[in-house]
Parts: sequence; C-alpha cells; structure tokens
Amino acid sequence: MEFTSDFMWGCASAAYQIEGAYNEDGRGMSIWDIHSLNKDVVAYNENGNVACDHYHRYKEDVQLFKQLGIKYYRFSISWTRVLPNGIGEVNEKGLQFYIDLVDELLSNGIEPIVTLHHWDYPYELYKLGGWMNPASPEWFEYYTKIIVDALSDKVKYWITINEPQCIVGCGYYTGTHAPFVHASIIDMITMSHNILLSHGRAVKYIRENAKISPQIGYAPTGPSFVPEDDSEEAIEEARLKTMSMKNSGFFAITWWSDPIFLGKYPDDAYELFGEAMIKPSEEDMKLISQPLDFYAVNIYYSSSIRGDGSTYETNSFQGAPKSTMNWRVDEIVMYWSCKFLYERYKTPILISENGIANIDWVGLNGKVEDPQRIDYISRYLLCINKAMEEGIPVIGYMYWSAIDNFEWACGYDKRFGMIYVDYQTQKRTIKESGHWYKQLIESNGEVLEQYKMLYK
Ligand code: GCO
Repeated sequence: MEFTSDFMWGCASAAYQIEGAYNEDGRGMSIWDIHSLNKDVVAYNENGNVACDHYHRYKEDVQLFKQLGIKYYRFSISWTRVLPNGIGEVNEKGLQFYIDLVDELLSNGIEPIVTLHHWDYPYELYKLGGWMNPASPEWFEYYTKIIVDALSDKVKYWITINEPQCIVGCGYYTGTHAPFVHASIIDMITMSHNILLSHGRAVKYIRENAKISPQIGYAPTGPSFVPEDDSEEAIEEARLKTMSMKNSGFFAITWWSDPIFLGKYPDDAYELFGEAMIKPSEEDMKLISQPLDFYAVNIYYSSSIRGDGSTYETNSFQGAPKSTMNWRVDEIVMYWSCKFLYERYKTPILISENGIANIDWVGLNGKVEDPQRIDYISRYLLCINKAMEEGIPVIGYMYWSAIDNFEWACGYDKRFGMIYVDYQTQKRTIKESGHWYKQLIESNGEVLEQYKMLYK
C-alpha cells in the first residue's frame, strides 16, 4: 500500500456537535443555540444543548480515542465558549477547557488538529450583521489571536474554516442550517468575500505568531463529479463540472478555493453573478491567497447530474448502496476528487472528513456491529491509495466522526461515530469499526492490501 510511514490517521469532530454544556462556565450563545430554538428547523426539534456532554467527559473520551488507535484528532473550538460576545472579554474557563483538552490528547499520544471555525458563529456578532459586517475579518483575527496565543506552544496543525460552502450555501441560500435564512445574491457574495478575508487574516496571524512552526490548511467541500464512463471525454466533462460555478453556485469548489489557491475568483463567477459580482482589490486577494501547507477537504459522495438534470445510471441507479443520510456509497469519488483538486491547486491533500451514518445500536451481545462502516472506510481508503499510486500526495485521513453526535438539521438520528453514544445515559461503546480501525492504523493500511487489485 502507498500510505507513507507518517500518514496521518485520525478522526474528526466539531464543537457544537459534541460538547453540550451550552450555558455553562460563561459560554456565550452561537447562531446554532439561538436559531435551533425555532420550531421545525431541526429534526424532532433537537439541539446541541447537551449533545455528547463532551465538555464534562473529555477525559473519558480521549481514553476512548486512544483505543481507536488514532494518531491525530481534529476538533473545532467553540468561539463563544472562549469569547462569549465574539469579541471583547475572554472567558478564561472556556479557554482553559481547550488547553486541558490539548494537554490530555498530547499526553495520550494523540496530535491535535484545531479547526478555528466549524459553523457555530457568535450570536452577538450575528446581530451586528455577522459576515456581512466589514469588520467581520478583524473579529475573526481577534478570535484567532486568542486561540493561537493560548494553544500554539503545543498545537502544530491548524484549519481556519470548515466548509464555507455550508456557512453561506446552507445558512443563507437553502436556509437549512443556522441562521436558516435566504439572503440575496449580493449579500452572499459580500459574506463570502469577508469569510475569505477572515481566513487570510487568520493564516497571517498564525504564520507570524505561532510558537511552534505551524502547518496551516483550510477545509472546504464541494460537489465532486465522477466520469460517467472511462472515456477521455467523460473524464474531461467531470473535471469541468467539478470545477465550475454553473452547476453549484455558492457550493462550488472554485468559488471557495480559487481565491485562496490561485489568487483570483473563478472567471465563470463573473458570468454567473454579472453586475452583482465583487471587484476585489489586489490587496484583498493577496491577503486571501497566502500559501497554505495543505488542502483539507471533506468528501463523502459524488454528484452525478448531467447537464439536462438527469443522473448517471453508472452510480445513481435504483437501489444503489446508500447511507442513512441517503448519500451514495460511491468511493471512486475519492480518487477523482483528489486527482482534480491536486491538478488544479497543487497542494498536498488532507482528507479532513469522510464517513458514513449507519443504522447502529448496541446488540444483545453488548457489541455495536457495523460491518458496513468497515467496508465503507476500506473502499474509500483504497481509492485514496489509488490516487497516491499516481503520485498525488494525500497526507492523511480523518474519519468523520470519532463519536456519534448532533448531525445539524438531522439531529441525533444519524450516527457517524466510531464510538456509539446512548444519549439517555451518555454511555459510550466503541463500535466494531473502531476496533478494526485500530488494527488498520497499526498495519498502516496493509490490512487493505487483499482488495487492492479491485481498484486498478
Ligand atoms: C459537514 C460537517 C460535519 C458533518 C459531517 C456529516 O461536512 O457537513 O463538516 O459537521 O457532521 O460532514 O454530515
């Protein structure tokens, strides 16, 4: 197998999805706390108030993570736990939680990867216009400074922002995530630009001030198309559609990655948005496009929509294998995404999320048997291996998620974790996939060798 000896094997999570303790020790409210009070925006009107109670149980959880054999753990920081109003006074207890978490991880041999922002935007800043406010990049830099000053003597890996596609696309376009609204095109362009500037300011701050030499990335997602067949034309069509604004608008890969990695907005954004399109200054683009060490990407399934709106039968057929999210198990997307992303952005790739929501429960034998998850991970990793065989540098894989959690608008029904949570008792059980993951990591992926020929 191609996995390098320093391949980063890990799991991921995000603050609002696991921490709970939403109103304890001085934590301020985020848009998810406030907007999930609306009826019927989240399944069963659930919220992250308690979630996995990780805030109180992080020591137990780190012990469980250790049993998964992971070498890296990607988590995010709750901005309002540290800065209850988003800016201004620091909540020392909140900051201490993250210092303790980092210490606990390191003393158990697990390297932290810190995501600064994973969607739980401060409500107090939202009231001031949030990402619409021209001061929002300064606010983000201030928040970054507090975190970097406190953690960068121990944290080496940083991710600025998770899936900006969902911040704007789901939060303000489809209205399916907090703040659950529909904004105008011009407002979504303004927000996007401010998010990119926030990223730029954060990168600059980390690069100039981190106490140990940092590795900095950014974690977008985006619709990835796979070729309908193996002809050159089909490959080219998939490449063009993956890297186009036309099919995906605010969800597009290029909208969020060209400014950062190529220093300019994609040409077709000017065609798509016309008059509404921003005319960014050179100075802004310079700030946005500072070099990054890795391109972190969250990949789950492929898009397979033809120009006329019909879908490819090769992977989107009736009865195709799907997760409980209704997402296709479609591992080849991993290969094509890595290939298309590396060709365009020429930056080493970290798979910062990939995983499956499965029908899991604790069996009569006390085990959570989840063979589909083992098979899913194997398939996707084999496709990463295929990309690596072609010389595409993939530096690591973070399974989503370490532990079952609050799946945003889908609530708690969707179980992505390698650790099962009984939400009534908070009892945790490592799923069979978690035990398997440990062996996989110990063998540095060699346990997959037997299936390699299937992905030639
Ligand atoms: C995302 C987020 C995660 C999700 C996960 C499963 O990609 O949507 O980063 O918070 O929980 O991806 O949907």
